[in-house]
Amino acid sequence: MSASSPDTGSDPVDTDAVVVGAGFAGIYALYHLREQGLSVRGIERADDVGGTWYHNRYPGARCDTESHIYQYQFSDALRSEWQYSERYPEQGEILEYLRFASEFLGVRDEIDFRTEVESLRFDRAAGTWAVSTDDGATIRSRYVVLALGFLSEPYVPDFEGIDEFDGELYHTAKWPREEVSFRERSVGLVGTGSSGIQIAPRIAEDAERLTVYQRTPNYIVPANNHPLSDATWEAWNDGFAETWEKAKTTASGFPYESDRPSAEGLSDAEVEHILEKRWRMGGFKFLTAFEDLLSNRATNERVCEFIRSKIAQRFDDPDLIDALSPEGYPYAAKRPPLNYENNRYGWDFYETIKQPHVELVDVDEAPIRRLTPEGIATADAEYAHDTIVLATGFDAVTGSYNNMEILGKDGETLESKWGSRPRTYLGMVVDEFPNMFMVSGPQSPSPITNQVLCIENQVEWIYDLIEHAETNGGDVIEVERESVEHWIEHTANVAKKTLYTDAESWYQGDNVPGKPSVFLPYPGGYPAFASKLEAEAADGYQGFSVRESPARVESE
Ligand code: NA7
Repeated sequence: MSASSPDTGSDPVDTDAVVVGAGFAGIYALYHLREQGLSVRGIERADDVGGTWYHNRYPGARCDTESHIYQYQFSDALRSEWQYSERYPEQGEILEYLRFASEFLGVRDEIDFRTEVESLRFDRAAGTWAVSTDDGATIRSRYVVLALGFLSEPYVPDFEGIDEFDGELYHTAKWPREEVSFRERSVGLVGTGSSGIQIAPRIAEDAERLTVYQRTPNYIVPANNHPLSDATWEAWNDGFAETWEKAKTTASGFPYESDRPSAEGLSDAEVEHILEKRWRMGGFKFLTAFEDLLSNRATNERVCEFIRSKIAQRFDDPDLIDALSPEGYPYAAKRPPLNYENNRYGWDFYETIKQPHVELVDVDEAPIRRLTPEGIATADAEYAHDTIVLATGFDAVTGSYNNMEILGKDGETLESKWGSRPRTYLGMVVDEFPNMFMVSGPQSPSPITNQVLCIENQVEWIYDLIEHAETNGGDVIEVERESVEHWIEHTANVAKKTLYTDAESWYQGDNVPGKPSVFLPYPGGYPAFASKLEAEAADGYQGFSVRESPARVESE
């Protein structure tokens, strides 16, 4: 049933909304749209819910967002039934949570698992979408919601000889379900982003040798993970409403107060005091010490110096200190990893690097040239491995949209329309692609903001737009070209005022050779984004045009 019209029994569509993807966003979209009266159908290529957490099941995988805010907030009943066991939820528990949530919310039965969308075509005459899947079916739907995730499409470097390696080759983002043993093996780990840093201790605890190939050193901050007690959960649940309201007022969408607006003007002792305190707190609380961290180079550089001093304290070997110390780009302009004591010996990444059977290889000066049948050849040496683990990240934000052919009202593909830069309004809609909605799409704040907060906000806004349109004249909703142009320009202008653009990162596609370098998330912060959504709604969705589909006209 559509948002406003009664079921006439002669629907030319199979469902009101198809939701693609069954991670946090897809599950909530299915639930929320259905609760509001739409018929829904979910499509998920995996055999279970979880989204990126289904595939990133490498040893040591964890979410860097704290547990109490890495769960849906919209349902007190659901929240009161769930407790993660540690400060940062481990991958297996997140998967369990999403399984539990999807059952609790009764949406599992709406999802076609093991089904991949091959194409989405907007039928201009009917004003509906045709969603074709790899089992040969085509579903006709009024609306499509793409809940594909922004870290879903693994990036595998195009290493020469990659198929010739005789040993076992894994990518952290496509980790097998079967247990992978590193026992008595010589393992090569490529990449020292969040995934590489998390998995390194787990490989090292068993492997005979571990070689870590690092191209760019990272600013790594302690996570300070620990188990959570029932009492902690009770206190969190009691204060949850305030925590969430607080989160909505900060740029990051996390409920963390900053100590000071800026480090500028403070004495060294004051900065040191604040950062020491934050270092002990760990995680993204360190990131939020000063409000202008990502807009003021002076503040940022003082934080960078502090982190470098911490790295220097961990090692005696000046060459290692030098190799591991990041220089030349601002802290947090690249997504900053957290350091976990992540194995049975309690080693974090740095402790792992200190082990006698672990070697750090700098592949910035001497890049990886090729994979050989025996292992890895860099520009100046060859290394033999039984196993190679690629922790090389994702074709982030836009990559997952290229896996399926998405054809708009004029038959142009989304991939071609986005060409050298994605075009969206508010990260959720694209001109000439009516009735197609994205959650956490390009130019939305999701990749640099509290995920669950963003997801709930965007899903609810999408439904409100549909409801408004249907009660005010139509069910074919298309964003105006000017709204999109404005949003692209606005996003780029805000990005220019930040330090984000001073680093090469997946935030702007720099990690994938040939991908256009464009800042992909909306960098204006959660409150500015949420206000924009509210203003658009309060204004009667002026940025959109709405008309009636032939099907709707017929049924009236
Ligand atoms: P990231 O953060 O994109 O890290 C990928 C790592 O792989 C990074 O260290 C890269 O070095 C390295 N890399 C990529 N290609 C190569 C080649 N060709 N040679 C050597 N090294 C390479 O991915 P993650 O999976 O760790 O984390 C992704 C997000 O998941 C993370 O940001 C969190 O949001 C959760 P580089 O730094 O580009 O020099």
